[in-house]
Amino acid sequence: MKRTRLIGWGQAFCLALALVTVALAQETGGVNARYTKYEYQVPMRDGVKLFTSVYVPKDTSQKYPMIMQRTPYSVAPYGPTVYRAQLGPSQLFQQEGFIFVYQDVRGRNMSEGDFMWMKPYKPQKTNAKDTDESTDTWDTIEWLLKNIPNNNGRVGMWGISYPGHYAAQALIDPHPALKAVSPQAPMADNWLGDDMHHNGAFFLPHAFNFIINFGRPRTGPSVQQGPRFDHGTNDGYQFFLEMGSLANAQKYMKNEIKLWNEWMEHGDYDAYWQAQNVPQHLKKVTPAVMTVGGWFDAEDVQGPLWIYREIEKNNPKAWNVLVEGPWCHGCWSRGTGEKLGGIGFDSATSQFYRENIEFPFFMYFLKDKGELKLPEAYVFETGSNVWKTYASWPPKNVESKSLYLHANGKLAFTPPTDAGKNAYDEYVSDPNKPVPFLKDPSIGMRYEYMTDDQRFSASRPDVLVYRSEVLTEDVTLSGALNAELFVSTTGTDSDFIVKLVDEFPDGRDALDSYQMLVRGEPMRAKYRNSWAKPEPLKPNEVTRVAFALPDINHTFKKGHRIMIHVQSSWFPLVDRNPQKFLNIYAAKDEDFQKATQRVYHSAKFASQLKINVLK
Ligand code: PG9
Repeated sequence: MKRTRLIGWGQAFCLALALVTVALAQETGGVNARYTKYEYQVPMRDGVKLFTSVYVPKDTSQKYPMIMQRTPYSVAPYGPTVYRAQLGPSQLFQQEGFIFVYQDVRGRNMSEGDFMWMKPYKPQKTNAKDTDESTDTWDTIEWLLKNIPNNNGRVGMWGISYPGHYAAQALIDPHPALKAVSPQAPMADNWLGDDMHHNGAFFLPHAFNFIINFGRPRTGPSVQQGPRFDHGTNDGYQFFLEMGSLANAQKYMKNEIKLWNEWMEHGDYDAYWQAQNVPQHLKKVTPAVMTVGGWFDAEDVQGPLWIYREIEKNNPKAWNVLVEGPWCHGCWSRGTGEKLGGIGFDSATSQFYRENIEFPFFMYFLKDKGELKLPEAYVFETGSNVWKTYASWPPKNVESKSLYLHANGKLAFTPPTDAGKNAYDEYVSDPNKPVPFLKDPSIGMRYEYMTDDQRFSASRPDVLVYRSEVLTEDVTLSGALNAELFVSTTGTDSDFIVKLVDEFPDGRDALDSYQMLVRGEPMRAKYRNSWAKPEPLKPNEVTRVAFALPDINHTFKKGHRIMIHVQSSWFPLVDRNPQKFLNIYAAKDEDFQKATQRVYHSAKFASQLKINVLK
């Protein structure tokens, strides 16, 4: 693959910095005309000071609520005379007038202290040294109320992704002045389904490319911007295949990335990961909560659904709503949201959300302004491309059904009757020729993979494809998806990836026969009985492997077909499984072995996808 590099990362960084500075000087006419910026070192209960930027309206004719974001990604620009180009979740907030607070979390950038990855909540606190994100948020709010002029005593929080995680952490022991919180694409559990792992499978480029920069050691408060790691190629498939086993990554990490080492030491869902899980602690939620997610969020599709669901379950009195749009990671906060990759949504979904959902939410709870007519669940229905509102999520007016795999690549709502013991399909899974997750080269986890056309891999002999008859009416799947596979392998461990695909009809224009990925999810079979205690597969023994895929809200339109693809690698999105029961994070290159996989579709072993069809 020709190595295409326009300029080195160092030059790119300087160029970007120059452009941003110029932009700030020009753009901030709106900001520094109406706001005054202050920078504070806010003391936590253990004495550690957190760097906090505060933008206060120059207008003192009224009191303003505070709206805060806590981030590990820097509150730049630093310096009281250099202003952000935009304040708040959208321009609407800056125009309306709020006090905007941005904070470097403990151990990051200009804040003191030590950073901990998804710092676990400490239920038992005995002294001031027992801090966590909940106490840091509490102490910050307490300080702001006393020290920021002209505030109206109310605080809101929002954040996307890691900042969304901190917004969710603030809900565990919420400060009484915290009135409205919007965790957006919040990381709920980085082993079970967000970012780094899905059902125990490691999301390689996403983890590697992030942590090799984010995880660089620091000696104290400093602006953590350095030259980004240069892979030397744009072809992630080759780069990560040539890297070989995960243990070889130290060639690049140079044993300097503490977090990478932690992740390599904790391959199973052990106490390290379990302690980080946020939903388990969401039991005393008093602020109003609007959790936001994207159906096609490659990074944190699971987190929002989980946070919303656990708050709903454990806090019956909480004002708690869910918003799900047809969005990639954070794409509701920028652009119009009219399309993702090759798939259009027929309206400006992001703009609609910002103006009609997000802004009214904070105006109502922080300023008592406007009406609040938000439903329990405001969810975009892809395929039909309409917004839907429900009194619950998932909706109750659904019928549980199953899509059954059949012989000859068929898919049907009726179970197979074939009692023949040969009712299975078979393929050879070769970890040295893994199934790609993208048609074209990319060094990272390209967001559009979540809706890309799957034809590029569907024709491979190691991808099983099952397709329904042409639909004679629209079929809408709303809510949970649960795969139940009956499989065997000649190895002692395997990954099984299930993809739910919407096959467009022939004859349409740009989307002629497009096989749109609606939802794809891996399952590392050794965790089928326990996330914490993996078990080997017995070679050639039919085994049930059941797992959940993240919810969807999608209409397969009349004239389309429903498809299911089954495969045992999805590279480099997911690290390769050696197909041998061992600690994959310590595997050697020679451990990777071919395996012959069988997927059964008989009356006795009826592999299926359990779905919820909207009545
Ligand atoms: N959820 C995103 C992320 C977290 C951790 C590693 C990589 C990505 C995010 O905070 O953007």
